[in-house]
Amino acid sequence: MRRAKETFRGTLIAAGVAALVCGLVGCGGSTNKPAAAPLDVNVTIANGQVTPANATLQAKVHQQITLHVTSDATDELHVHSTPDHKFQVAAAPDQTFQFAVDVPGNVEVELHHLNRTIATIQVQP
Ligand SMILES: [Cu+2]
Repeated sequence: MRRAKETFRGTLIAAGVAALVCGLVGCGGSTNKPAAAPLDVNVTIANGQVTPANATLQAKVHQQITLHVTSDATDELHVHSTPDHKFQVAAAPDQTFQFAVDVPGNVEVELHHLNRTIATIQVQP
């Protein structure tokens, strides 16, 4: 729980920094919108538990999303986007899985073997 909160806070800070940078360079309103800053999510699987679990994250279409996974068991990570993404998780630290979502909507990120939802990503157009 504590880690999930920290991750969520990190996301908020990242969003705040992105807004600040945006304000400084005066973007928005132009036709050449820069892509949203990449979203990084730290995932830890240990002793049959995953952190975070049932988190809610915000992203934009085409935003680069990176999952940093440390696990003590093999599993299958499934991103329920259209099209979907499947990643094989090894029992190893610091695995990196990258994807982007092209279709707006709620995208669930699941662990199939543990049968848990890590997060639901609310993808905005
Ligand atoms: Cu699935």
